[in-house]
Amino acid sequence: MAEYFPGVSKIEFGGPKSKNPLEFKHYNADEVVAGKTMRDHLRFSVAYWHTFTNPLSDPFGVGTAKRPWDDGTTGVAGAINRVRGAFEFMEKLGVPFYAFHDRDVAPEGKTLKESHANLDAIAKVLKEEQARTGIKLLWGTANLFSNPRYMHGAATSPNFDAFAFAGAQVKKALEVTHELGGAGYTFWGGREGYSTLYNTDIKREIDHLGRFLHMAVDYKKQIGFQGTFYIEPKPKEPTKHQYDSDAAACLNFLRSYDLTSHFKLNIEANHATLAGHEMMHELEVAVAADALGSIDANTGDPMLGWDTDQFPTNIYLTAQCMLVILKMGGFSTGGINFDAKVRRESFEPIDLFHAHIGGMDAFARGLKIAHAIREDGRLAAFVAERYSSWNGDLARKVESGKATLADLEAYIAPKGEAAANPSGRQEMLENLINEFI
Ligand code: XLS
Ligand code: NI
Ligand code: NI
Repeated sequence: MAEYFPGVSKIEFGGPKSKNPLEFKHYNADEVVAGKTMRDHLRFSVAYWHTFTNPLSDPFGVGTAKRPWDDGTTGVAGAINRVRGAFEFMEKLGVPFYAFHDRDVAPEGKTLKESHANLDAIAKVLKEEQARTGIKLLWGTANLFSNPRYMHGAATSPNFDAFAFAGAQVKKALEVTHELGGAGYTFWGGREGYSTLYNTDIKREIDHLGRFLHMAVDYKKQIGFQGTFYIEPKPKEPTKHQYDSDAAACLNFLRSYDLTSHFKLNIEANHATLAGHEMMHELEVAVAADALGSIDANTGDPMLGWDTDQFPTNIYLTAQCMLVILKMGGFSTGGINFDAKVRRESFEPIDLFHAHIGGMDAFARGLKIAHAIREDGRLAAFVAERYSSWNGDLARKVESGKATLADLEAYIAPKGEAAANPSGRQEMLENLINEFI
């Protein structure tokens, strides 16, 4: 079999002093942190679409990516070469998982039937490579946004045939994900939103989305797929407004349509910033609802306002993510999926290694930092103390739903005024975090 990255051997842990750009400085897969190996904490995944399929085009120019398997072979044969290249890359990188859309791995055919057949042909090769390498599927998904049939949406399209096509595509993608032993399946509503309200019936569209997801839940049960279903929030781009705009909107949607027990959230950093939130905010909102499932790790550029999907290198960001993930008790089926692409100017194959090594090291540091902050205990102790007035008898009654407004009045009236507020100590806490960075 051809070797596609002949200059690169397995990426090793060189330690913080290493000056070799093709070694990990912090990610040491077997090292145990807080009772688990880094491999099991971080559950890294490579996003097939960005790393293997994306040509690195932008709205002003064609793709620049040089990919070693790309010798002009097209169709299923070309896609098979790409699978081989993908698994060689992931094996050398040492990641346990990957994720894909149906159309990233296999070309779309002229008919639904042809597309299904293409996907089946590639799924066979994926399965073979998974068995050879031990690399597993974190989640699968269907691309319900690239083909022009989905210009008005898929599950929320006013065109019923587009809705039906999307249903058939999800059915097939679920079967393939199941066949490949996927740990999950993601729904990102690429075009489930609108460009103008003048042509849009919001109520009807969201009702349709609710029905669509219920049908997917039913089919999941029917085929016995055990993986977790995720919804991935994003507020806009490509649409002006997407219905799954942020974690809170997704949770509200899931509750309204009686879907909460069937879905967790897949939170993406760059989507959080597009929604005007910090990643940590989105993660905390998801955890508070017991609904954090997985994360799409990337970052935006503060100078650019769109979903630039850059590799995460910011240690504050990764430490904040890991603080929330450790608080939750770690991932179960989810993981850290690098939904990130190299820049158009970083077009060489080796750049794919640099990008992932950097992201993995940034999260390994985030993990160690978050663990150290938790071991130190001052941050948690501060928060516990901040809420300590809620430990009294009446406060407990309030929390358990047994108190009335009259009880509150009877308690506070004799005091005449509320107890003085202590400082929030934001700056002190920011300094505390910096002790660990
Ligand atoms: C796009 C999304 C997409 C999902 C999977 O912005 O992040 O890549 O993760 O469909
Ligand atoms: Ni994503
Ligand atoms: Ni994204």
